[in-house]
Amino acid sequence: MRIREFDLEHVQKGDVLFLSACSQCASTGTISIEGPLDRSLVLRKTVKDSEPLPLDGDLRTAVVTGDGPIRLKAEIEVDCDLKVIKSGVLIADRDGKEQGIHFAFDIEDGSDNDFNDYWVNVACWHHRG
Ligand SMILES: [Ca+2]
Repeated sequence: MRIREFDLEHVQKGDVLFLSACSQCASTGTISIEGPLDRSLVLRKTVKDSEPLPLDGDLRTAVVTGDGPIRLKAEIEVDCDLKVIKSGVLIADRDGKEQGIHFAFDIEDGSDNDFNDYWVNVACWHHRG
């Protein structure tokens, strides 16, 4: 098992989060968001199938309820280190005011460096509804 955690900068109390993920790998794993949320956000890959698959999980949206740090956590059942490319794009309106942020994580769980083993998307909006 290898675990990596990443801060989700710019995410703040009252924000709405959306989590999605897909995989193309033989490992199993769990992707979650840690921190003060109104419900847990956890997606799981439970089959060792390298075909393109969405991760399983019913609850994919949550609201941030506190001021603590919000982190993405990846727990992957492999023996080698996880390599992760993290990217973030701020959402700004026409006046340049920040409205949210999108994060993408491309995770390599092996040695071929195709970085398609897990792809995780976190969208965050400061305005709800
Ligand atoms: Ca790979």
